[in-house]
Amino acid sequence: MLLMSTPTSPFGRKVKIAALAHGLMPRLRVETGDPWTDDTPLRSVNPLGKMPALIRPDGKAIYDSGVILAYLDTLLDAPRLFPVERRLDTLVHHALGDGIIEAGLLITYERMRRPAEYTYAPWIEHQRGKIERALERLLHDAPDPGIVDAGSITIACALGYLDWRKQVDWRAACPALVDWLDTFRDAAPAFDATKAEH
Ligand SMILES: N[C@@H](CCC(=O)N[C@@H](CS)C(=O)NCC(=O)O)C(=O)O
Repeated sequence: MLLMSTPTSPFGRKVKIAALAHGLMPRLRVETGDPWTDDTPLRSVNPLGKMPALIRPDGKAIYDSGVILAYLDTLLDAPRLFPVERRLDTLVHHALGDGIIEAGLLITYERMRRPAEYTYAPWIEHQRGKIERALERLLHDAPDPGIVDAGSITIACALGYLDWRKQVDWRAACPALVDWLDTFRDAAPAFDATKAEH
């Protein structure tokens, strides 16, 4: 299988952690994807031009990151990323983690991709509100950090992304989530192994 992503993509990191934690990494070849340039291989694989994208051994292209995780699950002896017995909770935690990353990306793109004179502060605050409310929800309803499934992986990647881009200071605001992430890191050494050098 070919995974197109970059070391810094939080959505790509989800896939790498899942593959490492569940023994699928030897079947994965990783190539750098470039979403920002015309006529790159990524765009011919995923017309949306987003990373990660995966090409199955039979040539079929799979995206987005959640669909890739669902596909990886089919390669395991039993679904471990979206376990049957807690599928709905896992999907909701996965959506919450994805939402934090998406809001974080929008803030980062606003800062880095839009010319400074067009930066729109209310939009950044709107996105920051989503992140803050999602973190607040996690204080009361987080997945078990000792279990490496799609929910815990995605929330860990979201926190890792906030650590890097600093859209909010989640460590100061939510110390309980620091403990949560430390427990996840113990359960999933793949988290530290996929930390990008920035
Ligand atoms: N829903 C997608 C989001 C993927 C995404 O937004 N990836 C970013 C990089 S982390 C990207 O490719 N951005 C370029 C763009 O939006 O054009 C997923 O889960 O894979």
